[in-house]
Amino acid sequence: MEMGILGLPQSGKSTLFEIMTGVKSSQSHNEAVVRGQASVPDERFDKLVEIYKPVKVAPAKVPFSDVHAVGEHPWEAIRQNLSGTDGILHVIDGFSLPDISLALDAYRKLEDELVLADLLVIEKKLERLTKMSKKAISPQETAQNDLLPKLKNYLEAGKPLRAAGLTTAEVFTLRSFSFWTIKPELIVVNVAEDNLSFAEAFAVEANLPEPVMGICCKIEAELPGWMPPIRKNFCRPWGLPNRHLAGLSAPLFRFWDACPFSRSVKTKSRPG
Ligand SMILES: Nc1nc2c(ncn2[C@@H]2O[C@H](COP(=O)(O)OP(=O)(O)OP(=O)(O)O)[C@@H](O)[C@H]2O)c(=O)[nH]1
Ligand SMILES: [Mg+2]
Repeated sequence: MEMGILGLPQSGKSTLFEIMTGVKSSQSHNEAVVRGQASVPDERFDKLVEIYKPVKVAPAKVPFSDVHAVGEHPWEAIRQNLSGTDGILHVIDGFSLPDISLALDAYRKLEDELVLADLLVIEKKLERLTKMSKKAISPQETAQNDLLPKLKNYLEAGKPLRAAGLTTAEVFTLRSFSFWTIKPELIVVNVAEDNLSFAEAFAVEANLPEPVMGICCKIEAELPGWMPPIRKNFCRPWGLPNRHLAGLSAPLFRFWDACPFSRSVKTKSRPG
């Protein structure tokens, strides 16, 4: 189980990855992909620890991968390194792009690549199926042959498969494929310090089925190094939570909770 961080070059992927995992990804220039583990921020878990005071505490950890998607073709690096991930954090540059329509364009640019990649997989499979003799086609492939043309139409309309309302049986039929747009996705808008409402405005304008959360990676990256009173005085006027990653916890946890694979990771706490 692994979550991939993707986004256009210089959108803040490594900054987000670093504040979540503590792994200095931006310094690992030679590696195409850097992996790290983030503790799932969970207030319910913190409260239980406070009440029961267990000897040992082990919050759930989520593995994240950060790709150095640089140059003219960032999609290639993403495709090669993140195809096996189970969920996606799509980071949008909300700090340097001057308006929401440009941020939306940036989001769509990469989403279109994901849709196209899935479309090519379907077209290839349908082509293979038409060339096969009826006897050689397995029952699973017969079901795929019925389902894939519908999904093809869906993708051709620019929509991701996760929004296609697939039944459990249909998801089972597709289990041999590794579609990009079927993966759960959380849109993370990396906002500027002086424009914290940008993410909310983006969510309204985009009106997408995927959850959207805003974070100011620049501030989050600095918070842990500050003394609590300084942190408090700084955060209050900006309306920011003064705990590191507090702004990230609720949407990330909701997203994490909704991911089908999250049930396989147990939160452990052992009373002494
Ligand atoms: N002002 C501002 N700058 C930011 C913020 N987040 C990241 N940056 C800066 O933007 C630049 C790119 O950030 P990275 O986290 O390396 O972006 P990336 O998406 O990993 O970049 P690539 O891996 O090269 O595609 C760095 O110089 C960061 O310091 C932010 O919230 N505000
Ligand atoms: Mg990076």
